[in-house]
Amino acid sequence: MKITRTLAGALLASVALSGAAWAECEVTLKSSDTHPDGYPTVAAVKSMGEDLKAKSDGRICVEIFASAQLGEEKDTIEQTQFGVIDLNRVSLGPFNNIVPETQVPSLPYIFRSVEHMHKVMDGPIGQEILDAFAGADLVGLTFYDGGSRSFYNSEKPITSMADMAGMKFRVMQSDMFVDMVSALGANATPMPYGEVYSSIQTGVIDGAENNWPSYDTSGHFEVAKYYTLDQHLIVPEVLVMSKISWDKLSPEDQALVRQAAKDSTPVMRELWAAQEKVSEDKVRAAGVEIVIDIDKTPFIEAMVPVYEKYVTDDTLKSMVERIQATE
Ligand code: GTR
Repeated sequence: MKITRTLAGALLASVALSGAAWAECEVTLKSSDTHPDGYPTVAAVKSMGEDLKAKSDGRICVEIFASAQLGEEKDTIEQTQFGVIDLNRVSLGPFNNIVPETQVPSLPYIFRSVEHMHKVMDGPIGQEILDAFAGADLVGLTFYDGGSRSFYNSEKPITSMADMAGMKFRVMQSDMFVDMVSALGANATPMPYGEVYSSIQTGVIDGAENNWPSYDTSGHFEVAKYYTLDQHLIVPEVLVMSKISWDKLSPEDQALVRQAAKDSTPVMRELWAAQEKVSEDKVRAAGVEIVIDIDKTPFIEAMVPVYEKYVTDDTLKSMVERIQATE
């Protein structure tokens, strides 16, 4: 007993002596993600947290709440605006209605490839979009990958745009995606991610659209086994911070957060590339029917009214032109 007390005393003294290196977390940033533990976005924020803790001598920590524990994306965005959640990793889609600039990289077929998307998002246009989050009481920290999104359904293989006529697809909660699906001749139902599985299973919708890792980890492939690689969206994902939480940090700590977030992007991209392959192999092995050779031209042409409706002001127009001109 005595010995223990002595030991504890010695330990306490050494903590005091070694100072910051032994400090407890002074600030714990609560971070939300809809995906399960192990998903590349969750792993990337985890690595950011470890990096941040090390660089702040143990003062700033990140606690991740995966699997939508804090709610569905639209709700967690509101909670982040209110400062209830500090960090949030979300697709750009659910920001479309509140941060107009996020509509540009969410436009169907705006990027020619993932490389094109990286070039744009890593450059000045990406920075303009991160800066635009300020208008929604948020701080845009960094972008992550979301691969390309394609349609899947429980009914039949879609081999052309005509096959989509009258079908019902879930989209993320963004007006632009509702119009995108309508322009393809189908019906769109915006709904939270967590409701999609049962909605397909019970026939409320015929299908949805997403990338390989989400199609896999959500289990949607179990209930919607036809996947058509039309790749209509290459929409990046983003890590944002609540402006309220941000303002509580010193400028030095803000710089640490920003840098740790930026540094997690290459980590995420590597994890993402590996996960895409793993997920593709898994759903193929499960017997999903994949339509690879689809003529994308009619899909691209059908998007003209969507661009006309959403790319209206000069800021967005200029962004679209600059993206298209990016080699
Ligand atoms: C995933 C994305 C999530 C979420 C989801 C959805 O690809 O990583 O953030 O937006 O799609 O469709 O709701």
